Amino acid sequence: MSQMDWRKSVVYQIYPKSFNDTTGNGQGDINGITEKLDYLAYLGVDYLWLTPVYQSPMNDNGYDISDYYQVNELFGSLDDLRTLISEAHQRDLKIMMDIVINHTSTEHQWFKDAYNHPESPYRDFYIFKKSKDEGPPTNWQSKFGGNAWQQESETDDYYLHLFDVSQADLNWDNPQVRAELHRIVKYWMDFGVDGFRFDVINLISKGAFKDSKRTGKEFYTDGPRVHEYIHELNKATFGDTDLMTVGEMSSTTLDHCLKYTRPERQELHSVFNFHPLKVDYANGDKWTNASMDFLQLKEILMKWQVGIYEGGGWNAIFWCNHDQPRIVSRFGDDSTEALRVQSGKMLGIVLHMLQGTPYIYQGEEIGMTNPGFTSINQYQDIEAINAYKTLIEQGMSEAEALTILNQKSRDNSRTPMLWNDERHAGFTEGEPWMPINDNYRNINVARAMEDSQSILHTYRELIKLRHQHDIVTYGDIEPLYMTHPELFVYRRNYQGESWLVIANFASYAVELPETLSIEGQIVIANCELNHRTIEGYGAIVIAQEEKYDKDSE
Ligand code: TEU
Repeated sequence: MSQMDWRKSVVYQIYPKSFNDTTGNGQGDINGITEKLDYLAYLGVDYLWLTPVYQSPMNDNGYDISDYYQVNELFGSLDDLRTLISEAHQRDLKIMMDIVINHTSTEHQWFKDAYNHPESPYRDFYIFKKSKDEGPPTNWQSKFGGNAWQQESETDDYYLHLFDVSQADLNWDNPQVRAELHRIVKYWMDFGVDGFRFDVINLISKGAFKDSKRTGKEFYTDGPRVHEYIHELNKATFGDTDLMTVGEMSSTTLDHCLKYTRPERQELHSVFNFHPLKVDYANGDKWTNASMDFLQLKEILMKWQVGIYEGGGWNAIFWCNHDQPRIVSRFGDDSTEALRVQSGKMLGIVLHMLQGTPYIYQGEEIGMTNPGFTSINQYQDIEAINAYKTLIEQGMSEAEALTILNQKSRDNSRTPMLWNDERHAGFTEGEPWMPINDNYRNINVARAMEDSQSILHTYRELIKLRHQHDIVTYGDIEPLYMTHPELFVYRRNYQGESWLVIANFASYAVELPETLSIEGQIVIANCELNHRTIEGYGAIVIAQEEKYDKDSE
């Protein structure tokens, strides 16, 4: 495989259950990924991140692991995974595994041994606490709703689960736990994988177990020993290799993310943070319907872009993943075919010209939309089902609750990948585990490959630009016109080169600010500038010899 600075790479995220089914059981599998490697090589990405494929009861679709050393038989076998890795390597594609070590499934042997057995050597692998006033030890909230503690059936003790009741949090303060987790990571390194995505890794160090005035997250987010534990993991496992790592950081801060990623600290290469994707939460509450606050989006994105760049850290940048609605339905416009294509390209251009490692989530590159489910029975995700129940209990009508789920649920991104216009969009020959989006005859990979004007071709071009021009990777970032209500404008500067990025987030044409010079060579665009007007959802990148607009802000 050719060696390239990891910073120049683009990652493609695969949700195996919804990618490609080769057995006819209606769920995707590892061989289904191998079958599509030529497509992924054609797209031009460098790494494939597979969400968890380990043994799991699948209460949270694999984020509940019952055996870290086995492949879930729904997805195939260890041999299938070996084949995938070697076939990927032949095409210069690298494989990143998803490592979920904040918690295990309650079906994991350690937990089964510990549960109801206060004397078990595995008891201290988890966080068991005495009940308080005949109730749970603290009032912390689970991220999937309800109290975060579950009482054992045969004692008064409770165990902590920050996510589902079947996902028990591990006790990282126990050195034996850390040693076991290092062993798991080393096992996968030996297996031949090229990188890791660490699930909610900033939640591993729990602080004081006290009642909270909010959800409790102030006690365990970026907790007291988190940097020490990640540094130790780095030294014990991937630290001296060229494996690429990214940590998923829940509700984190810029300061912590600099600590996680500054190379000299030897923790991780890069981090995901979710603040830019909360700009359509009314008063910070996800389960609401709100339109996005565009000025807030720019402010948050740019605060992180500039802060991470200046602090010498590294960002992972993304619009979509398996926990987020589809971006074209969210910050773009899927109300007509023309607007879907135009806004899908605009969003791609804005994101891929930013600083950091871009992640593309399966289907984003063809502009897949939210499915627009009409019944709660179509939803599968525990989080969505819990949220629905809570909204109904709070007095909301079924129709209102469904409207919110349609906008916010994680299932929006989990419907099967659309490959062609045949039965079940070419995803399966059986019955798909999730409904296929109705618009698959129009939106699918085969069609996007043929159509030179498709979103797919813009994504291919964006990936090539990153590989060919160092400015995209190493350039600094200069936010411009931050208070403009429709335009997202920024500049990248590197070794005397300067690229100006202009994007219109409105559906209508907008006049460019007078102070903005648009002289130069067009690098990529989804529109033409009509004098000084940029059309609805237009985006354009211009290479300029010098900066013209120094005093514009
Ligand atoms: O997600 C962590 C997480 O906190 C969110 O993305 C979460 O899904 C969202 O805030 C709920 O509103 C990771 C995984 O990406 C997710 O799929 C898992 O369910 C979760 O960890 C637990 O392992």
